[in-house]
Amino acid sequence: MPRKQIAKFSVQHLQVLDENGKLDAKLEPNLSENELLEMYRWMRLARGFDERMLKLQRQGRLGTFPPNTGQEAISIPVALAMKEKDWFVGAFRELGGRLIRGEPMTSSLYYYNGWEEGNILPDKELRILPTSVVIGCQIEHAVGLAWASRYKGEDAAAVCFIGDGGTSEGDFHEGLNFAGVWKAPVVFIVQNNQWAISIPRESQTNSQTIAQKGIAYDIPCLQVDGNDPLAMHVAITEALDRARKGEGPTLIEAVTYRLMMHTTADDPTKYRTEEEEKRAWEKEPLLRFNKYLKDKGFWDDAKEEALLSEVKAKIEEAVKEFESPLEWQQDEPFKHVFGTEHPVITQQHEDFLANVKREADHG
Ligand SMILES: Cc1ncc(C[n+]2csc(CCOP(=O)(O)OP(=O)(O)O)c2C)c(N)n1
Ligand SMILES: [Mg+2]
Repeated sequence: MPRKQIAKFSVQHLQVLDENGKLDAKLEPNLSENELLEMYRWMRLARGFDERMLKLQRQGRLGTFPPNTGQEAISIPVALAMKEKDWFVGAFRELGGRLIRGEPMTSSLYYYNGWEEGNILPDKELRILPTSVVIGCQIEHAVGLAWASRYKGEDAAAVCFIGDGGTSEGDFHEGLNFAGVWKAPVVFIVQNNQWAISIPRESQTNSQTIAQKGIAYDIPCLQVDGNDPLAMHVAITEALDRARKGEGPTLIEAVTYRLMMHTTADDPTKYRTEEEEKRAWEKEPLLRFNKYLKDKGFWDDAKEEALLSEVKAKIEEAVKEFESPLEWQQDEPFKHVFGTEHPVITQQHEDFLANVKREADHG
């Protein structure tokens, strides 16, 4: 019998606003002036906060952290398109998205200073999972949450972020497999920033695109310019619609670049060139979005200056709060290990308090 073709696959790329701020008007989403400006304001806040955290870290006032600079056009349009009931399941480069979901700015400061308090969120249910430093494990959490939402009859989806390197983990493939089988209402967003610490994208995976990894599990996929907030808005809106209609998961590969170091403990000059970084800075998202807003007559230099002052004040307020003495007691972590009391933890807690007392009694 002759061999016959039984399947054929292709991967599409979406860009609405190119690196020079030039718009493809046919693809422009229908966003109001207010919605566009809101997006830009969050992007400026996230960028400013990132820059401030880097300075704090270099001054010895903050622990190590993974900068988000250059990746603002991914989690921000995504979080703005999500509904309150949806689950936001991040890795560790979604600062802007977390702030939009209602996470206080101080949470990142506490967290990256190694303090438990960074994971205590306001009482209101925010549906944000904590930062996932363990690469890949958040994929399973997102698929489970999405499936549980469907099971409970909630009109909610889960949105899960992971890096390009994370797509080489077994967890990624197991999660996608189940999401495909169950048609779970989940959107996977791969922030392909070209690097996994010092490992370049080409050495990380032999796949021509990362988007195509969805095809193996029959999950619709799309490669998007992740430095283009308009394209990201279009892609996430389509994917969330699909999830809500019961049509299952989507995989979005957001192509971007990690403009800064992996974390502040890393030195990228050891493994990549200045020319590469320079070329990437020319494509960064804020530049092109600013130009687009100006071309539309929505923005000017005076508004930019006012926004920068506003952002600076907000950041300084958060830093001030972070550097003020905390109200929490030093035995606070024992209360958060399990949801209910546990004899081993109770014993450890008592020993801890006895030690504190002994030290205080003996000066
Ligand atoms: C399971 C696991 N293996 C290894 C590490 C160490 N590690 C931390 S970040 C990282 C690279 C992640 O690269 P990528 O997924 O591309 O995300 P990016 O840092 O570029 O955002 C590695 C290997 C880890 N945190 N967890
Ligand atoms: Mg990466």
